[in-house]
Amino acid sequence: MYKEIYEKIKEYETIVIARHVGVDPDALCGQLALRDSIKLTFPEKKVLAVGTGSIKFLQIGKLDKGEDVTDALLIVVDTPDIKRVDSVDFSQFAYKIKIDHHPFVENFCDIELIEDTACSACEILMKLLLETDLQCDMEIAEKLYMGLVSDSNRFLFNSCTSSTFKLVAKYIEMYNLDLSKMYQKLYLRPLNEVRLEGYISSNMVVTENSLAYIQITDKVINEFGVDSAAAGNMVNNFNFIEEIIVWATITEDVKNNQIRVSIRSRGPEINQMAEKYGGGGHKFASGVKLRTFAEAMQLMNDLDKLVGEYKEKNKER
Ligand SMILES: [Mn+2]
Repeated sequence: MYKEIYEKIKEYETIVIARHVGVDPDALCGQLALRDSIKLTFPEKKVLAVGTGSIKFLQIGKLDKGEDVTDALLIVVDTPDIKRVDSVDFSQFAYKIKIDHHPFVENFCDIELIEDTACSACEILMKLLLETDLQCDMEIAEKLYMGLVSDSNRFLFNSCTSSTFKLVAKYIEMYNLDLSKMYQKLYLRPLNEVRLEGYISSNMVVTENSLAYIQITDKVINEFGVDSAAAGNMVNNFNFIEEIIVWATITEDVKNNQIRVSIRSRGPEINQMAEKYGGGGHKFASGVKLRTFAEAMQLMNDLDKLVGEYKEKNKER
């Protein structure tokens, strides 16, 4: 399928690369790296990486403004369903390709490259560049590495296999990557965020069944001077706590009039529960957008039962 994708890239003069709403480093690095690789390989082509950015990731690279295109190819990275694609009018495109590592949700492209065992979209793109004539340089390699490191939470997840490490080793060697320089770009953060993290660990509710959750209201977000996206992303920092098996941040997003719930688990699979509430994601990392804190508490109730059952089952062994 890599060759097929390469042929389509070769065929079209105008190519737009999109990804999911709520930009994260894997999606952003993936689309920027693919854009730059196509431009390096075919300098005469017009290639745009589109979508809403975030000040947080300015260091990683610059997106392009969306514009009207005709007879163009659309490539969507890191996104399983059409409703989560950021800033794209699908009717504009002559041909569409999906490159994704999420569990399959729906078919919306002509070519769908789905590798749901890959740790990140960037891992798939690393292979695509190696196995086709798409060119790469140090900056492109850096982006791919940063996306992979971010989505695998620094190689913590089981989705990192020996082939992930081989791939990464190859890129580090070929492009002489400076790891600490990249980690500065990814992980340097303001003191405010660390203070909010302290607030969360001091105030989260932990149930007897080992579910932890916290409501982060707009008031709290303003008090700590962070944005609601940064607050929600903090969910990743609460892994490996003895008393907690499933945990969630419930973040008020006044601007978009919604309550964003981010759920993580190191026990039961949680994506089906997220889907029940209109969300989705990976088996152990999912998200849901709701209207009210009350709805979020219903979800917490369900999750609490889920962890309880999980604990019960694992006690017997
Ligand atoms: Mn991803």
